[in-house]
Amino acid sequence: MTELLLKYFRTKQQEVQSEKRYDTQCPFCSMQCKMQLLEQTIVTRKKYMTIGKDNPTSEGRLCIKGMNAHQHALHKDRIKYPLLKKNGEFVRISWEEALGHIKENFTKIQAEDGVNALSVYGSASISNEEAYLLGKFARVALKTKYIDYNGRLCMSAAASAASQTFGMDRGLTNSLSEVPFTKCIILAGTNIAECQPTIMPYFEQAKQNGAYIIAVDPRETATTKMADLHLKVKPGMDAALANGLLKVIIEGDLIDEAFIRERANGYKEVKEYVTSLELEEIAELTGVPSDQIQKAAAMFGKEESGMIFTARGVEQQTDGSAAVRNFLNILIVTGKIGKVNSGYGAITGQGNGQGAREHGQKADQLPGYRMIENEEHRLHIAKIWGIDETELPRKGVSAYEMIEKINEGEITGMFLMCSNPIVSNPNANFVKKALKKLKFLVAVDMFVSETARLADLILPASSYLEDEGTMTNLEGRVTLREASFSSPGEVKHDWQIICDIAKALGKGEHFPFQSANEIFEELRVASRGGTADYYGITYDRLRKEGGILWPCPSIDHKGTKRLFESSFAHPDGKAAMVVVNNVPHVPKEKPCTEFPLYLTTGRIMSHYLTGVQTRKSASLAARNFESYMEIHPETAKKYHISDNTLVKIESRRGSIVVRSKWSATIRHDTIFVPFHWADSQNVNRLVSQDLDPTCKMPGFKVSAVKVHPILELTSH
Ligand SMILES: Nc1nc2c(c(=O)[nH]1)N[C@H]1C(S)=C(S)[C@@H](COP(=O)(O)OP(=O)(O)OC[C@H]3O[C@@H](n4cnc5c(=O)[nH]c(N)nc54)[C@H](O)[C@@H]3O)O[C@H]1N2
Ligand SMILES: Nc1nc2c(c(=O)[nH]1)N[C@H]1C(S)=C(S)[C@@H](COP(=O)(O)OP(=O)(O)OC[C@H]3O[C@@H](n4cnc5c(=O)[nH]c(N)nc54)[C@H](O)[C@@H]3O)O[C@H]1N2
Ligand code: SF4
Ligand SMILES: [Mo]
Repeated sequence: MTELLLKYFRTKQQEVQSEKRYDTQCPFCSMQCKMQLLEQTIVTRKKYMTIGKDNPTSEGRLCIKGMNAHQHALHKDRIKYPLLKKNGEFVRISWEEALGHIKENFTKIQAEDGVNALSVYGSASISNEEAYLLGKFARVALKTKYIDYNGRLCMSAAASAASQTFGMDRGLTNSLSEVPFTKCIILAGTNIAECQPTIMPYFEQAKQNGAYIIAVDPRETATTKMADLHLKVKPGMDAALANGLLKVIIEGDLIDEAFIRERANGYKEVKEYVTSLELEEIAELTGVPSDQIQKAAAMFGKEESGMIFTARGVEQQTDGSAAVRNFLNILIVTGKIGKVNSGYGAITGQGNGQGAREHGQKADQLPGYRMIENEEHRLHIAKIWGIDETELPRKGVSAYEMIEKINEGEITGMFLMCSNPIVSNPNANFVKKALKKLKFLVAVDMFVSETARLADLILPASSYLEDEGTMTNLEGRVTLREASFSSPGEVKHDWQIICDIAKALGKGEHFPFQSANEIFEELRVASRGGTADYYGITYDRLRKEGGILWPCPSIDHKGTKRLFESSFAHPDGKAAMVVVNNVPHVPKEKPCTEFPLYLTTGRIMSHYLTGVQTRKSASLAARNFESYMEIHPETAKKYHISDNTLVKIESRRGSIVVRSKWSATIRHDTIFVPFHWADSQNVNRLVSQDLDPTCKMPGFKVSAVKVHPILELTSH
C-alpha cells in the first residue's frame, strides 16, 4: 500500500527538485504510529504526504487520521505569534510582552486571591517531558495545588481500577504481540476499529487463529461486527453485566481455584454477592438476554487463555472505576492474568494517555506514579526539585472540580495547555460561563480553539512535526518522537513556553532546560524507584531499540513486556477483588416520561476529540463535516423523525441541533452522538456534571434526553 502511494506521489518525478523526509509519530491516538512526512519541492510549490514507518506496535500501518495529520499541522490557521485580547480582538504581541503580561497578572492574582487562585489545566497529548515539567511548574514555579488535566476525562477510571485491584496501572498488562494467540477476547465498551484502527490486525489474527470474540456495546460498530457474540448492553449497565458473567463462571465451576487462593484477596465476598443475584434480574437490568450472558461466560471461562479489554464505554460512567474492577474480577477468578496470552488492557486514548498519567500532572500525583500525599514520595521529589518538602503543595481537585472552583470564585486564573475544555467537559454551558469569570486565562494551543477564544492571552505551540519528545503508547512502551520540521513564525515548544514563564516569574534556576532530552534526564531520576520507573530508559536506547516497555529500572534492564507474572503490585503481592453492587452509589440518570431516551456519546474514525485539529484537515472534514444522531428507525418514527433531517436533542442541561441518521443496529432506547463538534453541535451541552466518586470521571456515556424534528417544531 505504502509503495503504491509512493509511486503515485512520484508520478511527476522529473519536475521534483528536491525531496526531504521528516521522521515523526502520529499526534492522535495511543497507537503512536511511527511515520514520515515527505516533502517534495516542485518548481515553486511544496507537496506533502505522510507514510508509515515500521515499529513494534503499528508495524508500519497508518489510518486515515495519521495519513492526513500534516494537513492541520501545515494549515494556514496555525497561530504563529502570541495573541493578546484587546477590546475583544486578538492582536499580535511579542514574546517579551506576553511574558510581561503573564508575570503581572499571575503575581496580582496570587497577591489578591492567594497562591491557590492560580490553576493549571494540562493534557495527555503533550510529551512525557512536557507533562513532567507542567507538574513541576505548578508546584515549584506557581506553588499552587490546583493542577489537573484532560486525562481525568479519559483514563482516570481505568487507572484507578487497575491501581486498586492490581496495585499498579499500566494500560496493557501484556504486549500486543500476545493478542493473536489468546483464545477468548472480551471487548467491553471499546471501538478499536474506529479509534485505534492500526491495532486491528492483532485481533484479526486472533480470530483467524480461532479466538472467540465477545463485544459489549449498546450499538453495532465496525468493532462489534468482528465479534462472534455482541452483547447489546443498556448504557451504563456494564457493572451488572460483569456480575452476571461472574455468577455463571463461579456457579459453573469455571474458576481457577489455585490462582484465587494464592494470588487474590476478597473472593469469598464476591462469590457470596454474585451467587445471591438472579440471572434473570441481571438480564432485565442490562438488557442482555440471560442465554447470551451464559454463553459469554461459558466461552470465556472454559478457554485456557483469555483477555479483557475495556475503554471509555465502560469507564466514562459515574461508576466507571467499579465497573472496570468487576471486569478485573472476571480475570482473577478465571486465573487469566499474569500469564502468557492472558491479561487485561485498558485501551488508552490520547497519544500520551499513558505517560501523561504517570509523571505528575494529576491533582494527587508526583512523577514516577508517586502520590503527593505520601510523605516518602514528597521527600524524594522535593529533593530532586531542590526545594523543601514543606514547600510542596498538597493535593488539589479534578479537572471538572477546578471549573466548579472557578465558578465559585476560589480559582481566578488559569494556565491551559493543549486542551479545549468548553467542548470536552460535561455540562458545557456551565463550563463556558465559569471560564468567562476568570480574571486571566492563558491558552497554549496551535489554533484559536473554542476555549482559546475566551482567553486573555494565547501562546502559539509547536506541532508533533516540530516538537521532539517521548510518548508512552497503549502498551506502556516508551517511544521517542523525533521531530526536525521547523516551526512556523514565533511558535515555541510547550516545554520552552513553560521554562520561559518560570524564568519570568523568577524561578528560572529550577527550569534551566535547553532540550527535551535534558528534561527527560531529570524525569528518569525523578521516576527512579517509583511504580512507573523510567530510570533505565535513555534517548540513545530509544533510538537503538525502537521503544522500551516500563518499568525499566536500570540501563541494562530490557523493559517489562508482561506484568504480574509472579505477584501483583500490592505489598502482599495479591490482587484485591471487590464486590461491585448492581446498583451504583451515584444513581445514573434514567429515561423518564419527559426525557425518554438514553444518550450515549463517543467517536468516529475521521475526527479526533473536540475536532480542533481534524476539522482543519480538508480530507478528514470532507468525510464528516457535521455531527449526527444515530437512532433506531422505529424509535425515530415514534418521534416523527425521518432519516437525514435536523433534530433538536434536549436534556436537563441544554440542547443541540444535529442531523438524524437511522440505524437498525442501535438499541431502541438509545441514541448516539459523536463529540467532535462545537457550539450548537456540542453534545456536552447535554451531559450531566455527575462524577464517579472514586476517580472523578464524568458520566459521558449516559444521559436522559428527548428528541424533536426541527421542521415539525417550526411548522407549529
Ligand atoms: N477516530 C478517533 N480515534 C480516537 C479518538 C477520537 O476522538 N477519534 N480519541 C482517542 C481517545 S482520547 C480515546 S479516550 C479513545 C476512545 O476509544 P473508545 O472508548 O473505543 O471510543 P468511544 O467511541 O468513546 O466509546 C467506545 C464505545 O463505547 C460504546 N458505549 C457507549 N456507552 C456504553 C456503555 O454504557 N457500555 C458499553 N459497554 N459501551 C458503551 C460506544 O457505543 C462506543 O462504540 O479513542 C482514541 N482514538
Ligand atoms: N461527550 C463526551 N465528551 C468527552 C469524551 C466522550 O467520549 N464524550 N471523551 C473525553 C476524552 S476521552 C478526552 S481525552 C477529552 C479530550 O478533550 P480535549 O483535551 O479538550 O480535546 P482536544 O481536542 O485534544 O484538545 C486539544 C487542544 O490542544 C491543541 N493541541 C494539539 N496539540 C497540541 C500541542 O502539542 N500543544 C499544545 N499546546 N496544544 C495542542 C488542539 O489544537 C486543541 O485545541 O474529551 C473528553 N470529552
Ligand atoms: S490515529 Fe492512531 S491508529 Fe491512526 S495513524 Fe494515528 S496513531 Fe495510528
Ligand atoms: Mo481520551
